[in-house]
Amino acid sequence: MSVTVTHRGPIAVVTIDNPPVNALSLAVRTQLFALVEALDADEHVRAIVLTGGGKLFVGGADITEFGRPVELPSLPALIERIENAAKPWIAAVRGAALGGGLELALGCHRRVATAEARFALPEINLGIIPGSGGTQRLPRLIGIETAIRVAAENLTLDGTRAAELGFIDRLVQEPLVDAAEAFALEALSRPLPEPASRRPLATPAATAWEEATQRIGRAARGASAPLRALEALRFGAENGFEAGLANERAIFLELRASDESAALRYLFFAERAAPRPAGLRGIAALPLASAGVIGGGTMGVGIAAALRNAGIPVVLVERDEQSLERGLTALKAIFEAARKRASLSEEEAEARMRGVTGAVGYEALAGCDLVIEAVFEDLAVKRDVFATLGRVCRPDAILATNTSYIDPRQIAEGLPHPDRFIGLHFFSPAQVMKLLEIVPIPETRPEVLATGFELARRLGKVPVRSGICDGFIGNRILRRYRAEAEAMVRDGVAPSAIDAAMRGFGYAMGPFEMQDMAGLDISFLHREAARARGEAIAETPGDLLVRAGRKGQKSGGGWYDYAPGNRTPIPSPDAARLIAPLVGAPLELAPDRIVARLIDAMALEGQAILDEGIAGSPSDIDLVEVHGYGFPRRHGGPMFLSSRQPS
Ligand code: T1G
Ligand code: NAD
Repeated sequence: MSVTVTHRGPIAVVTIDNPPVNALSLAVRTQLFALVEALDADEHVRAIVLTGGGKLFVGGADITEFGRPVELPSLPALIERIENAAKPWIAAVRGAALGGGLELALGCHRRVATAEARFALPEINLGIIPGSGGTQRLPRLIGIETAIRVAAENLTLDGTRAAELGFIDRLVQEPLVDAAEAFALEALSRPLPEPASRRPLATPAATAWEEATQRIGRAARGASAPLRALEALRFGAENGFEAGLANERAIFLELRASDESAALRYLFFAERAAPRPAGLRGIAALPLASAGVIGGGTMGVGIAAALRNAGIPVVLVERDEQSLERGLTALKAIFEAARKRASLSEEEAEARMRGVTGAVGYEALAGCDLVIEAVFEDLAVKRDVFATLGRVCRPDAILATNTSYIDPRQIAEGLPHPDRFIGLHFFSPAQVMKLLEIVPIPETRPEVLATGFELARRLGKVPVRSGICDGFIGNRILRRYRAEAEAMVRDGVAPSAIDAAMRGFGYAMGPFEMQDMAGLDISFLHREAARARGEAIAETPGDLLVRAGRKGQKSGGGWYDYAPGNRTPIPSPDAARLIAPLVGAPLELAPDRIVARLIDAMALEGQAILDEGIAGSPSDIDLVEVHGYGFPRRHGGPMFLSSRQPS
């Protein structure tokens, strides 16, 4: 049974019990629809309280039904039936009332909620818009301005704010159902309020719509749903509720069938599956009460910040006082910047730093549950660090390396208790980037691996298990992506055309702009090291640029030229001349052909990574690309895209 009814005198209490999120599945909709009819006919019932079982009201429509045609009764029909019921329905909300859950509450005649309740219309994150009246009833209750922020810009209203806006009739304390029952009894003596659908709606001036269009279009960065939600809000405001409802439904059904929504739903489920890999079910994580970070450079400081943001005390170890001071200053600057952005209070920023102990010696690490090494990308330096850690840390302390390219088995060589060693590959800036590649060595015991995934959950990161290969999953695909981009340059395609195509596809920047920002010398040195090992690596256009001193923005120019103090890339005749010996006659390729070539290259490398068992699933590879390399979410990832191409 996913919907239950209990009777309290003249009040019927209807509870949606459909764990884990009380999604409005077909079964729930069917039972609710039958209940409206039955309770209308039940002469003993004078009012109905509708609530959710467990910690929330309703998490939304059942997204798992989206791959199929809508099954009746539809949610709009159910909501309309409740709105037209013979007796008042009072929504009683604790926790989340999201998407269809908020729309269901809108169809009720009155609403009570706790202050901590959360109301949102997150449909745009799934590439759709509210499809059951959210863009039509909500503005008629709280005004168009705030409704736009909720439906098209991911604004969440807590119970208090919802009450201020008139969406909630009364804020109540737990026990929620008792409070709702009392409210319902009181309300019986008062006339029913005008349903939201029949309330007037003041339409803003055209300039207000234009301003919203500009604002939402900028934030959407190519995703289509936010502006379509605004379109539905505007149409309903200018053409009335009924027309607005029909138009909203048409847009919803169109987007529900779109590739963009399929991609975003795919990522939604992949992100929720990532922290709980099948192979770790039932394996308990080890304690994570304290952590050490070795190396207070770019990565070490970011990792320390991420740990502190999760409330984990940190010992930050550097090689000398000066380097330590520099690291602590950089760490403090991160929290100071967050305070200035108002994402941290003064007190929270200070507390973050209070939880950091700086040290040059390793003694302070003796009690740590976890120590993450983030020193120079040099095997000898890393080995030396782990030799000390092996002596100083507890035998059960988890020791992790943040190496980008070195084989973690080589780093762990000679380490006592290697079963507690693991690779934790963070991405820069580590306090921001969500991806965490988790790289066990053969000796890593399951509890340590499970703790890596638990650490990711604590840090709010997306964990992906990677096998050991050069570059693990992400940097290996990145190398292939860059090689294919340079192959197109050798074919005569201008770097600026390639970058423009990839920006049009949705990347923040193209492969050559990105190389100029990160530095061409990093991959150049990588290729030189491989050549020194005797590997046959052909000369690349990038090599010619680096040999001529063009290492990117840090040397004033790389693939592009830059005006002094300016990061805007300018196509460079000097660069074109330098790479000319390796470049064919100018070749114009259409942007979609450029995109296809690069996505195919990534997908081919991804398939090889799967075949070699380096990644566990195509969606893991897509999570790496989306959360580590800025692959545009609305396309799902290279593996998702290639799976949708006609074979
Ligand atoms: N449908 C189906 N399954 C869902 C679901 C949903 N709406 N939401 C979550 N799940 C699954 C999820 O995949 C996971 O499964 C488990 O529930 C726990 O999720 C008509 C059309 C509600 C805040 O976009 O934001 O309504 O991995 O780990 O951290 O206009 O889930 O355990 O097998 O996230 O406690 C709009 C999406 C839908 C909200 C709870 N609603 N969900 O967070 O649990 S479209 C949303 C969330 C819509 C209307 C339109 C969160 C949560 P598994 P979880 P949580
Ligand atoms: P970095 O040069 O910015 O910082 C390294 C720090 O380690 C320096 O501050 C140095 O003083 C310190 N250090 C060196 N030897 C030490 C020792 N024996 N004890 C304590 N501290 C010592 O380097 P980074 O960019 O932070 O990279 C660190 C590690 O993270 C490397 O393995 C790198 O491959 C990896 N990584 C880097 C990135 C990135 O984008 N920079 C991304 C992921 C992983």
